[in-house]
Amino acid sequence: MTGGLHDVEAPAGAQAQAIAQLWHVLLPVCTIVFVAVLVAVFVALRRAPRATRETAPDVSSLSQPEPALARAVWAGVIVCAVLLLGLLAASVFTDRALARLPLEDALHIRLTGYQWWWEAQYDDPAPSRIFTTANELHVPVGRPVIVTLVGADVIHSFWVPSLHGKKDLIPGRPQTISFRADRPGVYRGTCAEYCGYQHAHMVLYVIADTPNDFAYWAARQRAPAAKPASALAQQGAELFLQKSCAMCHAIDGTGAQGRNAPNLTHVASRMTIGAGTLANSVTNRAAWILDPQQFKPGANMPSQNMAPDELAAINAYLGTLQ
Ligand code: HEC
Ligand SMILES: [Cu+2]
Repeated sequence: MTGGLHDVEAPAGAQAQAIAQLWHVLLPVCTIVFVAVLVAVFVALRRAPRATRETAPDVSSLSQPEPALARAVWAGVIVCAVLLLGLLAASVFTDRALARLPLEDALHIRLTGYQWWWEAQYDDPAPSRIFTTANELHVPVGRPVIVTLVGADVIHSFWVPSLHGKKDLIPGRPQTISFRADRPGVYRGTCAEYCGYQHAHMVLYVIADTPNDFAYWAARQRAPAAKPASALAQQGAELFLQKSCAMCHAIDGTGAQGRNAPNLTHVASRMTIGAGTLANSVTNRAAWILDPQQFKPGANMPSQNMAPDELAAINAYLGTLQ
């Protein structure tokens, strides 16, 4: 679906940078050792005593002392020990670099993993400024973000490779991960712990905005849902409450207060629907509402039985929820 950077080799934050650097040490060192071991194996095979059907192998050398070989083995042991200690030191330094991110003035987000989508609640000391969205985080460039990871059903795992490493969302045991995006852009993440049938359709986008863009986005997300502007959208708003939708979905500022599904207050502002399953276009949204199971079998939204004009009205209404 909608792209975005998903690449440990293209870090967009200090921590991903530190992890990439460690990789750039680990990969060449391990490759050289691996190749050296293979070369040694082939040399040993070539030099091994040969035998045919008629002659026994000449193993007389086994009973003689071989000082050159003993030196080679000792050299190998010492080189391995030094390299392993070096790698240990490199990973300790990386760990410290990861932990050293300054956290003053951090943005706090509570991220909950559900089968198979993400809920994000943006915290604020003033309760009226807290808002909820789904499957898409916006963060300001240059400002640290502390994400509290909560598992709602099974274990999921947060992983946005261009920003940081992985951390699990464990039911009953919230923990935090903090990162900072240093370049504006769209960074793709995906659940990294197998969590059931639609695990592969559990994508999370992190959009790093300039501080101004972020403030604008957050102000819009904080606002209650737009009032329906046309007669069709008005009809859609009423149908949304009459049909089953409001049992699961919330639209802030309306009677829809369901808590088991993505908050739809600003659904039209998101890039995708179904946690990265489909681009958020008018036609995709209509097809999804009618039959989500066709795109995401097993997802916790049942296929809906509704007349085409009802679907058009509901979809028109959702389209106004910018
Ligand atoms: C039984 C609960 C339930 C009902 C009823 C329900 N939904 Fe959903 N809906 C969900 C869940 C759960 C998801 C997320 C599925 C996923 O991505 O795995 C979802 C996803 C969506 C999405 C995509 C949102 C996003 O950001 O990804 C839209 C749009 C949507 N539903 C609209 C509707 C409409 C319109 C109705 C009523 C006709 C409705 N839903 C009825 C549970 C429900
Ligand atoms: Cu998963």
